[in-house]
Amino acid sequence: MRIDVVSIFPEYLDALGLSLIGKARQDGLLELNVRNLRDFTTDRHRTVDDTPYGGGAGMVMKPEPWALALESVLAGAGHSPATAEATETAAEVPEHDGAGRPVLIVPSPAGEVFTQSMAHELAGEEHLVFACGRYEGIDERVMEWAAGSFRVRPVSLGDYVLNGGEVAVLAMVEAIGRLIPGVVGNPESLVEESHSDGLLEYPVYTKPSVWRGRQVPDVLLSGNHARIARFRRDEQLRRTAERRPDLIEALANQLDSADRAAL
Ligand code: 6GU
Repeated sequence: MRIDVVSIFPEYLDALGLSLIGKARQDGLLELNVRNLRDFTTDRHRTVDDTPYGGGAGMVMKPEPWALALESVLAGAGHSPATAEATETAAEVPEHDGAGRPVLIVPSPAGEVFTQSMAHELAGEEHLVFACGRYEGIDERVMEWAAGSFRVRPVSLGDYVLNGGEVAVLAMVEAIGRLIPGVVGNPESLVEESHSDGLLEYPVYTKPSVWRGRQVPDVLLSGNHARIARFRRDEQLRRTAERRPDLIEALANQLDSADRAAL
């Protein structure tokens, strides 16, 4: 997979050189490029923002540096940027609709909420591009224009506000990157984690079996695999009901009578 990130703070993305994602890049499973939006400005002050039409607080990111940066991403990936004419055609021709065009993810608290299922979907893509906005956001015409060459998706991490898209990109690239085949050494570890079955993870324990007067639950030392599986399932259900009743609601018709007894 190829990922391009455009940001005015490329140093934020340095963390993607570490750990699992850093290793995936070294191993050639992930090609990740970070571009500085200011490199696509043409004025002496490298200006990326201006005041909003209609008034209001804060600043808005100017459209032209974004267009130049995204065109450079397309050129780097061997795609030709859309002309106004090609943009018209793409809107009408179904073949141009789906795969082939890279996905442009625009991190924004006004986006669709990022989930594990979206991470799986995006992990199957060939080329993702992240456009990190700052200030009050990017001039809306950039997203309209970009729809000619990209599948544009505004995406939010949840209902709170960050100062910019960079930290959201760190989270999304990690969530997506670990789902690329070969990135997580033991694929079994992807199966038993939170959200893989719509429930939160069960609690885990390691040695010593008594620590500061606290015992590991007896069943985990019993060697009885059926009882251990039931204990873990019950803990998942109990926790999810307590912390995330919305998830239990969504799964309600998939719970059997043993599951219901745990709640
Ligand atoms: Cl994706 N971006 C920003 N700027 N703020 C957020 C967010 C994203 N998700 C939640 N808050």
